[in-house]
Amino acid sequence: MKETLQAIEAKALEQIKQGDTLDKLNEVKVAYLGKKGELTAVLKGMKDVSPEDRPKVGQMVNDTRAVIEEALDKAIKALEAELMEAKLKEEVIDVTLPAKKPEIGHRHPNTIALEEVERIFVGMGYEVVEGPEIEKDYYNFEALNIPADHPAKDEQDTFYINSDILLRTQTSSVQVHVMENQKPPIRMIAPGRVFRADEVDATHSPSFHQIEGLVIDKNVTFADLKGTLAEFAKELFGEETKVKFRPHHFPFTEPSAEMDVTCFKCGGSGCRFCKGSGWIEILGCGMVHPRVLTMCGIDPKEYTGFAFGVGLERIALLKYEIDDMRLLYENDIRFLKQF
Ligand code: 2U9
Repeated sequence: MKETLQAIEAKALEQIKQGDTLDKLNEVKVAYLGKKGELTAVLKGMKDVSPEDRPKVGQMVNDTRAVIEEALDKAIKALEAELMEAKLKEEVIDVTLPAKKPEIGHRHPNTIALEEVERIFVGMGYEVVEGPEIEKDYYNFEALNIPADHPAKDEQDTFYINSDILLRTQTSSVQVHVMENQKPPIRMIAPGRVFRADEVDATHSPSFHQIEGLVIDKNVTFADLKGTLAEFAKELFGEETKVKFRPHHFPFTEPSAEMDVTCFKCGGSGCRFCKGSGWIEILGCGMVHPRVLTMCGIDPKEYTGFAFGVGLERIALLKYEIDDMRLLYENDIRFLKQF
């Protein structure tokens, strides 16, 4: 029996020595110590051993089992340590390597242009006021002297939600709310998204942005309008920029005008950019119509004011010499990266 156990032990220890994977070591464990293992078989054969030899033989089997168990345990632990070591080596991070530069986002050209315009007017003491994109017909049209039968109210140009509620076509509604709630003096700009039922092309979109301005006080004249907007143009396009005003018509201002600036590409001599004229149209403006003041609860005999409106996309396109408005909406990262 002793020889049998010694042979089993030697064989098991040899196989443990050869066991270079956890699977192999597990196989050894099953082969010797498992239910159908060699050592278990010896234990089962104890019934044939004489009663007086049984304790001795039992002890020998247990000793052999302990030797095999200990060797297996040691081998498994050593192999596990080895595997962990290899894994750690493989996953090692060299903290001294230079880090990857994170990609920093860019401000959208619209945002850059808006912040520039806001900076200029805030510098002149204007407040920036925002308002809702969904408006009542009254605030978008009626209060701005655009009655129901006015051509500017043509249903084709306006997205209606129902007969009384619409997506604003201009940010003027924000000024109406301010005038209703605030006593003059008022000095404000209202930037924001507006909506018109236009087809998409290089210069049109059903949703674009406007910045409108409003000044209401005692003795405000057209000279104040001209001085303010000439200063704005100089700050935006350069000190040498000149402006000219052409008569125009808006229902909400009287008199009304459009303002051109000297082409900042050629300085006014005429080039491809200004289509040879030397001038670029930039905004609409005028003295707030007395009827608008009255409707908003301001006495036109006591107060006067001027207003202006400028398309934000138009400023961005001009400033960055972009020739297609659609580029501003597509958000192609290769385009936006340039700003
Ligand atoms: C109130 C009274 C008057 C706002 C004005 C314009 C002229 C104008 C256009 C510029 C390009 C719209 O985006 S655009 O197509 N706007 O020409 N806007 S005066 O006048 C107001 C506003 C509010 C209470």
